[in-house]
Amino acid sequence: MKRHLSTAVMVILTVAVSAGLAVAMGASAKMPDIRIDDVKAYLHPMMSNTASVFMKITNSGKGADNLIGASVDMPSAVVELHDVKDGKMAAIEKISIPADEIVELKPKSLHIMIFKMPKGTKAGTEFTLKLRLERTGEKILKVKLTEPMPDMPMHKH
Ligand SMILES: [Cu+2]
Repeated sequence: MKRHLSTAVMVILTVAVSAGLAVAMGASAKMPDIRIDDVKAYLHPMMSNTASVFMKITNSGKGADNLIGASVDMPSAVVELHDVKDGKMAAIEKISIPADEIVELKPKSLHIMIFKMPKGTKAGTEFTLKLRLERTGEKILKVKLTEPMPDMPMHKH
């Protein structure tokens, strides 16, 4: 009787552990795994209190994600996601980050734009950039503004 009971307990435990593993594996198999590198923020060469932010977004997970917004800890600042179409910047709703891919935010391509930064903002100014990802949630980055890129393309907004 005692032996039977412990066998039954073992069976229940095994089933529970397997079920737990299956759930965990199933979930992680489809989740994004986002890492942010090489964040650079350049002051705009023409527009005052404006900056362009570039970075490398690596998704080493098996699930896709979307960058759906960004904000900064500067009063009055407006942050937009941008793409470049036919040589002109345009605000976009989201930047898709497919599974197992690296998405680069770079000049003449996808980037984040910050407008209306407080007066007196200059090279060396530090701020916090908060990225909002649909599935991953928030990514908080410390960013330091640098002088405009020498070869920054001049776009009309
Ligand atoms: Cu832009």
